Amino acid sequence: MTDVEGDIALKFDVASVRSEFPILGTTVRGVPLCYLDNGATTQKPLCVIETIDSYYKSSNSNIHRGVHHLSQVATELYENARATVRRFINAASDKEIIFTRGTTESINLVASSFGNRFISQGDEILITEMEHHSNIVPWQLLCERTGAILKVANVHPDGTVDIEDFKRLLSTKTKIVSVVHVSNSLGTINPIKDIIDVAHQVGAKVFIDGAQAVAHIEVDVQELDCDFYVFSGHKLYAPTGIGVLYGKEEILNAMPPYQGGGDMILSVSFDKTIYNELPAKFEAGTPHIAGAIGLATAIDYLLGIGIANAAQHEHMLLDYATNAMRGIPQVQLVGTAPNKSAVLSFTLKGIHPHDVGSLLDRDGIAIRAGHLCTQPILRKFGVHAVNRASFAIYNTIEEVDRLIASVQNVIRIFA
Ligand code: C6P
Repeated sequence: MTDVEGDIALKFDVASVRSEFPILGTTVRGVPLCYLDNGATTQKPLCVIETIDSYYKSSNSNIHRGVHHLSQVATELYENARATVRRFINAASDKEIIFTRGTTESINLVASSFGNRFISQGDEILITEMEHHSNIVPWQLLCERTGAILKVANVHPDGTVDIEDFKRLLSTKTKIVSVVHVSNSLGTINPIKDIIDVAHQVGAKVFIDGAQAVAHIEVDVQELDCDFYVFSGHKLYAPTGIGVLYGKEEILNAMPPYQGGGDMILSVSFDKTIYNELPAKFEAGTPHIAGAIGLATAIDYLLGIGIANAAQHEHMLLDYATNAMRGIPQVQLVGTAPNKSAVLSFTLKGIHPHDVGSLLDRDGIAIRAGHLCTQPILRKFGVHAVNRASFAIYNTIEEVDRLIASVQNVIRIFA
């Protein structure tokens, strides 16, 4: 154990955390898996895997529909999961927690439902240059439908939002501000409280993409006073296919349904259909019941470790990896904001990121290579693709050492 690790270990036992994740004990190409692609998706702890297993073995049923025992059990588990999510982000009511397929669907839901009701020609939607495609394209589609205008705030060369430019673009025409909490490509943690406050001064609603934040930063939606906050379960140690849309109750009440179908209605006739109340109004059809229950287990698991402890451990890895990478002359770091989450994007001079990713894979190291679904911000940094290592609670200094050694080996191969 290194000295840096030693200090953290007082609060955080990474070996014990690792033992909870069966996949971390596997090998890739004959070497132990070194999983550093947590920004794409995290691995799942045993408690989450067992919750899903046990749900299908003993509680599986459809929800909100049956009078029979199993349906009541499944309904209770699903609604308890909603309450866990509500407590996790400190929403005021369970009605404000809508289960979706993930961040992407949550954004599309708001852009479609809120957008179609409240946005019209000439209105403005303000985002930043560092948004994920999921937080760009749904707003572009809305603009195409309504004649609204998409405005984009600049990002400084270090990867921080140009707040002066952001304020300059804000006006009473701005109806929605939609900003990422933590950038998936730059790692920047945005000052969302300031952004929310300044946007509210002109009457805009504020939407926060929390996909890369919730596993690393404590989120209190009431304290933030955001109007919407969204995230995916799978980046939070939970299954894929489940996500969350938080919205203030009065705003969600004013929005029309996104999709029609079972569960989102109180009564249907050919003359008039009456919609269900929140949150059912936005959950048409049979949802990902096991996913929601698995998400609640993942949240309890992470809270058991403590988000502050997790963040401290991940930050220690980020600092260590950043310093090591800075010592390699061929490395160019992409995203060097002072306030960063555990995301380290880089390029190697003259070597395509896909080659780097493939060669690291031969050493059993999983990192991401490509445009990271953030083409505009990468273009701004003068690259089409990057490599990205992203850290989670179970990563170690030894794994960072493997990453650095493998990167140096790639440089030797191409020299
Ligand atoms: N970013 C990454 O490797 P979904 O796919 O709906 O769960 O999440 C979309 C999304 C939205 N916003 C941000 C900031 C994100 O990071 C992501 C997903 C993955 O960075 C896949 S591109």
